[in-house]
Amino acid sequence: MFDGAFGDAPDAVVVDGVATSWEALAGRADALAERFAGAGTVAVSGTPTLDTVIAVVAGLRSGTVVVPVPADAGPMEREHILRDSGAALVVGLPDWPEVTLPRVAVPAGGAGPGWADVGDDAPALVMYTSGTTGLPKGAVIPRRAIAACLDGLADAWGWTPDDTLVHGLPLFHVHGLILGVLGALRSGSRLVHTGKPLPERYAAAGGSLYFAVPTVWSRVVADPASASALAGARLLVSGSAALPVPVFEQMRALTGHAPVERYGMTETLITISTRHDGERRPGFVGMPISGVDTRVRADDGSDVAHDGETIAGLQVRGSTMFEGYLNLPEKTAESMTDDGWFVTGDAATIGPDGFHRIVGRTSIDIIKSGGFKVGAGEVETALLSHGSVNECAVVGLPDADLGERIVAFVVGDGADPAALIDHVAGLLSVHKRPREIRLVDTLPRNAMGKVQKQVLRG
Ligand code: MCA
Ligand code: AMP
Repeated sequence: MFDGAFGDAPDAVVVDGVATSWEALAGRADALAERFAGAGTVAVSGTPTLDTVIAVVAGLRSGTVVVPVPADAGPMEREHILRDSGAALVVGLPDWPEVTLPRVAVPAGGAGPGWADVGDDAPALVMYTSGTTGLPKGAVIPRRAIAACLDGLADAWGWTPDDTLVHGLPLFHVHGLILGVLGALRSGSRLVHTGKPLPERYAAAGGSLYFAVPTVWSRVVADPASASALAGARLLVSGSAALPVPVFEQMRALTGHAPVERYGMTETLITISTRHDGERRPGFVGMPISGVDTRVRADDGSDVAHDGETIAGLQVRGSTMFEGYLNLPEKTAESMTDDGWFVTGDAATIGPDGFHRIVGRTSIDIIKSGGFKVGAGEVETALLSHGSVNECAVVGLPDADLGERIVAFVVGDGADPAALIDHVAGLLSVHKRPREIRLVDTLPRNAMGKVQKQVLRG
């Protein structure tokens, strides 16, 4: 998968200040993989460290499935992911007091057999993603999808071994891990992971290719000195949520670069992007990458005009698709149309020129906050497990920094907002906590008794 175009550069990969050559990384990965024998699936905490990168490379080289666990997950979310994925061991020594699985440390050096002969259809990763209700679902991502996506993006972005990729995104989602680590390894470009996605660290890294979510880009443009330091880059890429047009324009003004915007999902990987050699239009995500087809469909399944105006449900198919949700064949079937297209749940328009615009989600219960997808139902379940909460409803409200902020409307007995926020942060991932709790006497309901979330969103 990675043909090692790195030569022997001692700093081919740098994660939070720790540098390694590709040869040393691969050797440590192979030595680690020898400890995976018979494991089938292994879990790793997605902390932004070199050990996380080595663990994922070990899985790919040996054909062992890797489950990245959100670095900030609380015990409820962690237990679900470990149980559902069937992970047989944990790489490293994360502070997971309730977990009794065997632990395997990343070796300080070593070598091993190298690439195992594994078919392209074999699963590489299981990545957990939130739905409208219930616990996160494990998207099974085959090796072929990763290769197809990264090759499509290399074409769209002109990504070559001459690039240095810089970002500071979490290593437990597609953006930071598949694009941000495996993309660099597959293209043979240097990788600098900044540990945290702070504007001053982006500015100091001297890269040619930069990845960030819109929240990070809006923090970069709020720091003009850091933003102008990116003028020497080749390409600035935004994704995971809609890039506000004013942020796009400020990026262009401060860095001299119109950003490339791309769209994707955990289940489909990245499917649509503007190009390094094409138009970059504010508010638009461009065209399908090579190997991907898209279409828009009305609620009744009928085709709609590609007039740039008609908003309908976006569907995708092609070489970057996941295999299905682990242990959930019914949910997998529900996510597909009878003729084999994946229903994204996003509303979009397609123009006569083929340019796509993502207009929003079709469900009010999916929130995108800081680029993280959060299901309202999951947060509501966590809140209801607190003794002081009788009823609650969680919505995403517009937020200048996060895109949407998670707000919980709570009917309770002596509920303390700060305690409720900590309760959710402690059970789920910290990033799924409500940023605000509004104590109310009742929730607005329709004649059927269903909470009217549109009313709460105002
Ligand atoms: C705050 N903290 C707490 C609490 N409150 N800890 C415990 N309990 C609390 N109540 C701590 C946090 O752990 C963290 O610590 C620090 O305070 C700051 O946290 P927070 O305020 O949540 O951070 P933020 O400033 O809001 O984060 C913004 C961010 C983040 C950096 C932009 O949202 C982010 O990394 N977003 C990227 C999301 C992403 O990669 N999405 C891709 C998925 P400490 O600092 O020590 O950790 S989408 C995808 O993959 C698809 C395919 C796609 O299209 O890309
Ligand atoms: P996730 O399941 O965390 O991978 O999030 C996927 C979702 O992120 C998509 O269904 C979209 O709602 C959203 N998304 C990703 N990229 C973009 C983008 N460029 N513009 C708007 N929404 C996006």
